[in-house]
Amino acid sequence: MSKQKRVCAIHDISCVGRCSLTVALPIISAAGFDCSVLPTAVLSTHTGGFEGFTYRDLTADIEPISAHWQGLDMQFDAMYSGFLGSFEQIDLVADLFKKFKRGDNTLIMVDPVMADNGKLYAIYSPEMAKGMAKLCACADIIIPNITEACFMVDYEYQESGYDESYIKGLLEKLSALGPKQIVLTGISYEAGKLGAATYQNGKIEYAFGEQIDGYFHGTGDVFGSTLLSGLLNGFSLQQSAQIAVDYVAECIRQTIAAGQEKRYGVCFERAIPMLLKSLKI
Ligand code: PXL
Repeated sequence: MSKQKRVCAIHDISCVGRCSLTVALPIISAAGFDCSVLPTAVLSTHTGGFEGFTYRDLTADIEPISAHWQGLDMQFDAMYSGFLGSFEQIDLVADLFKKFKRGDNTLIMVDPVMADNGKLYAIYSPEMAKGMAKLCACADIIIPNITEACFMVDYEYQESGYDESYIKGLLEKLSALGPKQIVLTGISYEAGKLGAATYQNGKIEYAFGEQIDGYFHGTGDVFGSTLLSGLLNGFSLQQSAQIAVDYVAECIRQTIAAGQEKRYGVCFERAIPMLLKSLKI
């Protein structure tokens, strides 16, 4: 039996409404990895669709947690950051990456969670985009959606009707930030098909699946956790993106079949058997 890989997942805990850590932890664990967590904030619900949520910012905890882990000589095979609790956390997370990255033995994946559908999330200001671009420069792999990508590199946002040269231009600008691998999500060139573009060594590949109407909360986090699980299980970037696209589509189908309200996130639990099959576990 090979040694079990350890992931450090750096996201908020939204107590209700499956996203961030309540998605990353179960998916990465189901995929066979030891998933350590660094919570960036605790919210009673996520911010997309619930009124009056509580918000506890955990910025002050990051350095003490990091110091303790350094004392324990903690080692991670991957570090995966998502929703950050404050602007200040950008530098703190960048510093954490520097402290724990062991060359090629630690894969740093950044999801610059901050925007969707052409708009920044209400809690973030435009300076967050500049900060996230800086954090992406510390990553081996970044996984923005088109909106986040456009905000980070000042590219004109087009909701639809774009072509492959638009996406190529955006990927090239993202690549100039520094990451070796990019997965750009939310791409659709034809009705009924939605997926992601992968980029490495100047080569673009695609992973498409069924496009299902509607906005389903937390799917970016399901996608990122699955993509990372694919990569750590030895699949290529394109294969991992395809596994993640297909799993997200199945989670959405399960959510619709269950008659589940979209703001509570997708019923990813019911599709875990399919995920394990795709990952050949
Ligand atoms: O899934 C992204 C995300 C994570 N965490 C919180 C959010 C969102 C998106 O809205 O509100 C708290």
